[in-house]
Amino acid sequence: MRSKLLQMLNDHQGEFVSGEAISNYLGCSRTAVWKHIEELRKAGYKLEAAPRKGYRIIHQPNLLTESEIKAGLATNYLGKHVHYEKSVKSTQEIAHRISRDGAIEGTIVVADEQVAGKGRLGRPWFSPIGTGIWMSLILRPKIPPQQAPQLTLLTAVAVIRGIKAATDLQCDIKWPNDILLNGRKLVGILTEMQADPDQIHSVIIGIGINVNETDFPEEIKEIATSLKIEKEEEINRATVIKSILEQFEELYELFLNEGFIPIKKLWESNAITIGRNITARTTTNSIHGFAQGITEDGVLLLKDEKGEIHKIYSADIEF
Ligand code: BTX
Repeated sequence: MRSKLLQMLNDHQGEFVSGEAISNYLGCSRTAVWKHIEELRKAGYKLEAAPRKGYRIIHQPNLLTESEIKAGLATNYLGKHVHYEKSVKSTQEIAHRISRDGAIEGTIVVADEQVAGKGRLGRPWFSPIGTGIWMSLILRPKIPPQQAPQLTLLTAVAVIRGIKAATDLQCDIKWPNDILLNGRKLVGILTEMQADPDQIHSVIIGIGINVNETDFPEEIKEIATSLKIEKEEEINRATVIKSILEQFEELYELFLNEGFIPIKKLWESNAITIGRNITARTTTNSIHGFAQGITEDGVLLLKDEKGEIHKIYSADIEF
């Protein structure tokens, strides 16, 4: 009900919507409309009420609860079930738990803060309260487990497109899963899986985006950025989430119907890693060479000075 009301008021940005129109649209009494309006006010919305004209939104708080995410979300299943919590250790942890308990495909877990947000290889992910998007998607693709890493690349494309549509900012992809804006890390993606050797039960995709943070801790000050820093204005987090979910669902359907090839092409057109000399640092060694491209499995192909091609499955890339 609240997301329908929000959507209606948002569709008439700046204009008054009459109490009667709202009660007809929601199918409830005028008193019930008034109660919903009061609830929005309590949640931090500033609403103007004028006799005979109705209501209009003057200010929206930057909230991420279920109603904000669902209002106007144009997907069929992604984000239709939202598990929101104010503060969690990690949204990945919750997504794993509810997935084991049977959460349906497309369920998302979102938090305002993570106190133990995690990156790859057990690294920490800085996830302060109220300024970022900390979310995990639950997918149940019918693909062999070895193809699951392709979803990380799909996610990168979806996030870049979603951010572009919502903010007009153009990000770059750094293999395999970093999204950079003006050379600094804006987004982190972490793909985890619950599977048997031959069957996926679920893929949990963690996406962390610095949205309105302007003050990063010392360790990442030089390497991190946020949408607000680059755009120089406060960005509505729910708008960015919706935009990413819409792009994601479209690409995911394409992937399930036509395979990885179309996704690979889109990924390559946004990747700054390909077609240049780079250094790939793996856990065991460091290889310098020319990044030729990625395979259909998302593996990076690096040609060293002797002409030998190395397949890189996981590494940190330096230019
Ligand atoms: P990663 O291993 O590629 O990046 C981790 C590294 O990035 C850290 O070691 C640090 O140098 C740097 N870093 C940490 N926090 C930030 C930040 N906020 N912005 C920029 N750089 C940072 C990337 O791992 C995967 C991150 C996924 C995060 C999401 S949030 C929702 C979900 N829940 C969860 O616990 N993780 C995922």
